[in-house]
Parts: sequence; C-alpha cells; structure tokens
Amino acid sequence: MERTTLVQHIRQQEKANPGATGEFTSLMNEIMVAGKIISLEVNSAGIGEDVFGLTGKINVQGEEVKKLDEFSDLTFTKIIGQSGTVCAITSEEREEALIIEDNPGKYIFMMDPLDGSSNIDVNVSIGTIFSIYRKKSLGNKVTDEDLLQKGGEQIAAGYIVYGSSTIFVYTTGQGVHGFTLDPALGEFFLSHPDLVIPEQGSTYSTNEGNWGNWDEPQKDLVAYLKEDAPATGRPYKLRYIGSLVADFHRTLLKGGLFMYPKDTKSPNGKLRFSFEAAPLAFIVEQAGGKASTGSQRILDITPSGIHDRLPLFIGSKKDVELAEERLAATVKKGGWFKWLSG
Ligand code: P6P
Repeated sequence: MERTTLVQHIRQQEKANPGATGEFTSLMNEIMVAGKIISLEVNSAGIGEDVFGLTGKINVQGEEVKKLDEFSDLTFTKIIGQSGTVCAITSEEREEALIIEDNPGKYIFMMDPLDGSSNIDVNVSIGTIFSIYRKKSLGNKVTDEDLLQKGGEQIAAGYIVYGSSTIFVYTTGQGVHGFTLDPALGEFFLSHPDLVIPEQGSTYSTNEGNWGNWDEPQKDLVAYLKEDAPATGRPYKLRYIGSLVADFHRTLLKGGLFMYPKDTKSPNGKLRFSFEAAPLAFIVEQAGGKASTGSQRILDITPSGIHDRLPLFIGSKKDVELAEERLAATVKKGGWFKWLSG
C-alpha cells in the first residue's frame, strides 16, 4: 500500500506555492521532529523520572507550569529557533516574543507547546497547537506588525495530539490532512487525507460547570441544544474532555459544536487567540467548518496583544451558525425586554 510520509506531503503542497524555497518544508520538518520528541516524553511520562510533576513556576497565564509544559516549550523553542526559518517565536508559556537574532528566517512561529497538560497525569490526550505567519514588516526588526497579524494571514496551522496514537494534523490552505506516527519506524504516515468536518453534528462540548457564570443568551443556547426535539436532531449529546486539542480533534472528525464562551470569571473568554483560536479556526474553515467569537469570524480578528483571550465557538458550519443565530436573537430579545422593562 502506498504510504505517504508527512515530509513528502508537505513537499507536494509546497510545490503548489510559486517561488517556494523549501524553507517552509524545512520549518514543518523541524516541527515534526519536536513533536516526535515530545510524543516520546509524554508516552514515557510516569516511567522513571517524575515528568508529571510541577516546576513550582507560574506562567504568564497564571497557571502552574508542569515539567512537561516546560520541556515542550524548550524543545520547540530550541529546535525551531535554530532552524534558520523563523525570526520570532511566541508561546503561551512565555510572556514576551523570542526574537531570533542568529540566522533568522522569514516566518513567525506561534505555539501552545502542550495544551491541556493538567490532564497528563490522568492519561487524557493532550497536544501541541501551532500557527505560522510570514514576516510582514520591512527591515530586519521584528515588530508588532509581525507578531499581531489578522488570523486570516496565517500561511499554515496545525496540531499534534499525544493520545492513544500521536496524530499530526495541518493545513497550508490546501485542505486539512492528518498523519499518524508509526512508533516502530518513527515516521508520520498519511492516515486522514482531505479531512472534511460534517456539516452538522450531534454533540456539544463545553464546561457546563460554568453555567452559573454565563449570561442569559449562553444559557438559552445550551438549554436549546438539550431540548428533546428529535425532528431537529436534539437533544445533542454532551462530550467534554477539558483538553482542547482532544475536544477539537473529535469535533473535526465527528462534527458538533465546541464552545468556550465568556463568563463572569473570564469576561473575554479563557482561550487564547494566537495559540488556540486562530490556528484551529484556520483548520476548521479549511475542513468546511466555522469558527467565531459567537458573533465575529475568528480569522477576521487582529489581536492587540500576543496573549489576547476571546470566546470561541468552533465546529460544524450549521452548529456554529445555530449558536450565532440564537445568541444574537436572545441578545436582541433581552435588549428589547430590558428596554421595555426600563
Ligand atoms: P476548563 C486546558 O487548560 C485548556 O486550556 C484547554 O485545553 C481546555 O479546553 C480548557 O483549558 C479547559 O478549561 O475551564 O473547562 O477547565
């Protein structure tokens, strides 16, 4: 059986880009190498030295840094930083952008090096999410023009799920393609060519523990999805792992709606634009799905800071549109009601 490796596939995709210099293929290859190293570490976690543990540090997000978080951030930073393909790296684990002075390249690399790592010690799938932009500003200096680009400016995005198997999913704007790591050969082989998300799903994915902190439109939307109305495919089933890469990967393959809405605790939402929402939005749109804040398309947004957070509604086209319609309708109704009741 013809087995296409990840590097072969990337080379084929790059041929479609006029003026390709092979630098992009080289960057993607380095991402793959870092992913293999982290996969090995994640899958041997708990055997030998205590990689489950905490570093005792708190990151810029105010979250406890686990040893695997730090290991993953350092692995990607070292390998990508020395690749000669990027001029800057931003990471969920680092407050400031890392500017590459020695042998910089033309790309900007953004990552959540190990998303969901609080789940690793209970053996739940976790993952790396990444995004690649081209340097825009003239001259050698890296500026905010390069670090704060509109989501639609991405030239590639992807994620690696470290689960029962290690799967590498990416897009360069020519569809979405998944590769499964053959641990015996240490090679990623094409396993999910031309991924397309179902137009409508039957699951919703959100942390209902936040119900008490949601606004009325959000409560109305989830209540609607739970109503017994088989003619419209309801009630939807609730599936929530609490690890974004795992929840998103299931949504991409099976369809449905993932939501991390704003709430009184997280008035801008919890998830980050640069490291989570924008890359996954690029992927889901390339697979025929949608991604918004509940009202604004993610890929139309330009962040004001590298750690900007925002609400995220992502998944099947019809499910995201349903969410947007009901949120808008309830806000209008609520607004009208408020206006009437003074
Ligand atoms: P909550 C993990 O910490 C993470 O950043 C995402 O992977 C996940 O979707 C979300 O937070 C879970 O957040 O508030 O439901 O625990």
